[in-house]
Amino acid sequence: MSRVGRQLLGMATIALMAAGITLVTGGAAFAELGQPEPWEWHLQGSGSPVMDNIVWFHNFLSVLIIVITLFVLALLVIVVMKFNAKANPVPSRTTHNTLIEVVWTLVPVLILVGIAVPSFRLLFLELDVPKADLTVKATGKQWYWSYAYPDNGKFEFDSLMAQDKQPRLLGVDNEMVVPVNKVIRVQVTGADVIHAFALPAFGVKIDAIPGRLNETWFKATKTGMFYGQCSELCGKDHAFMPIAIRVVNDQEFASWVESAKKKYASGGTSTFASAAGPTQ
Ligand SMILES: [Cu+2]
Repeated sequence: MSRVGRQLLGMATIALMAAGITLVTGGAAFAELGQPEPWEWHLQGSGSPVMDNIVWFHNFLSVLIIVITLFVLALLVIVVMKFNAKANPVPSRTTHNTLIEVVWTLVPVLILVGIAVPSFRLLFLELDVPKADLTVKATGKQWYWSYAYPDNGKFEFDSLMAQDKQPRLLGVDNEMVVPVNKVIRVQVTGADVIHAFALPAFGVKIDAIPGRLNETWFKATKTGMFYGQCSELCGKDHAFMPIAIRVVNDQEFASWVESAKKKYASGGTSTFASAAGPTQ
């Protein structure tokens, strides 16, 4: 075997090993659920059905890409080995082969259809808000979030990054609290500039645009803390307006609502106009 051949073989082996590692570790979540980990390179662990589907689609595409890449690499290796000037001094003069032309047109079309079907299914799952158990309105402001609970006594409160809380840059003073295993409809808007409401573990990312009400949803399947960040560059403190969602059971949620009604009552109903009014 020539030196080039050995090098190519080595590269193929490394690619195969990398593919194997991806498959083994891709789905595993080593870190705490709902937050990033140092040197993270895979998706955050899933905490909602939408994210389950996103993780599945990601893994499916990864396998497809790895198989196609290895196939093309193998073809290149064969061409380099078998059809170089030394090994094949008199080249064939073939220019057409109907069968192979049909195959290399049809197979990519079938692959694209195979990607399109689950891709559209996922898009519709994200876009179609199921019948909601609870609506929360999230308003992006420079530079914090406000959460309103129109179904539970119409209170609204601000959620600002807390310097002293962990995880660093993700902890807030007042978390958004939602019940577990309930469909939460999130209405998202911006009060000043465009922000974006994003929470990786729930597979949620939607723009918060002034004068417009966007809608998304999630159903948290596990209790605990989940963190996200504003994901649209919105000014100097864009990096310091985290989103923290505490998922609790029904009883804890009910008692939180009772205490929140009292705690945030001072804001009054006028705070509901916050999205419309200027903040300067
Ligand atoms: Cu922002």
